[in-house]
Amino acid sequence: MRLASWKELRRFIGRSNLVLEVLDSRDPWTTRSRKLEEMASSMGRKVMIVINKSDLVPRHVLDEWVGVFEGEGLRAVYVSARERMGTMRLRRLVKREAPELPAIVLVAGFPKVGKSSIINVLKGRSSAPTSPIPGSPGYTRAFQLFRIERNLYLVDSPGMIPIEGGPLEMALRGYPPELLSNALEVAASLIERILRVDESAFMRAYGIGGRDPITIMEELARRRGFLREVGVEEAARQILRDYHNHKLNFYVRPSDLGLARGPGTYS
Ligand SMILES: Nc1nc2c(ncn2[C@@H]2O[C@H](COP(=O)(O)OP(=O)(O)OP(=O)(O)O)[C@@H](O)[C@H]2O)c(=O)[nH]1
Ligand SMILES: [Mg+2]
Repeated sequence: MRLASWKELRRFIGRSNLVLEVLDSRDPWTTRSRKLEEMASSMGRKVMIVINKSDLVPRHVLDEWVGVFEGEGLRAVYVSARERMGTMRLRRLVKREAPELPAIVLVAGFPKVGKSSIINVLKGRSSAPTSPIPGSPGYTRAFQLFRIERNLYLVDSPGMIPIEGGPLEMALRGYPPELLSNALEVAASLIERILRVDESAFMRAYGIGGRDPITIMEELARRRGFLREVGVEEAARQILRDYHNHKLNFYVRPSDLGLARGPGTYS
């Protein structure tokens, strides 16, 4: 898998006049990178937050997240590249936020947040390759410029290296499940995080109840007929893959993280 180094990101931020930071709507807070934001603002580039995959999360929760980011002074919008929702507005806002035309906009974010999918929707046809699971083919291999319309260019980028944070953050930020040496531990933390915000997520995904991560993984391994010796480990990777392919669905609200709701979100 090809990831974008910070050195490359710096170079391409320098060549752009606006940065779109794409987040996963299920967990926008974990999929944001302060490092990217700081790098862009230190270079005098405005960052606009694009909360993608909004088809997976209720609208009022998305509005709360927009409020949180706008409370920080960041322009934020939510879209669904899959459902083609909010993308016309995104196009308008990008042109309005860009300091000059032609707008050259770097689309950045952790792996699998949907950077290429957004570009494809804005371009109107599939030009940039996409794929569901970190490490699988279809990931973005190089920085690539796409002409969206006269005066609007988007630069697709490989996923940023998920180095900030602990093992759970790395997994949520798109570290390939197959490469994790501690998949069991990471999946256990993911299960705990999901159960904290959504008690029935594993019931919906697999028909498995209970709250103990190891028991959930053992039950999944048993049902899938995974071999005894590697079963729990394999179940752990399955759970990480199912997070990435959205079979395992959940979402985090700002209030789950103790974040104050921003202005304009009380409707
Ligand atoms: N449900 C849903 N899935 C989406 C959405 N946008 C993208 N996806 C899916 O998410 C996966 C990753 O999308 P990509 O566009 O390849 O993501 P990326 O950020 O370009 O990934 P890298 O190039 O590997 O960093 C694909 O399976 C997409 O189909 C969306 O709005 N909703
Ligand atoms: Mg891509």
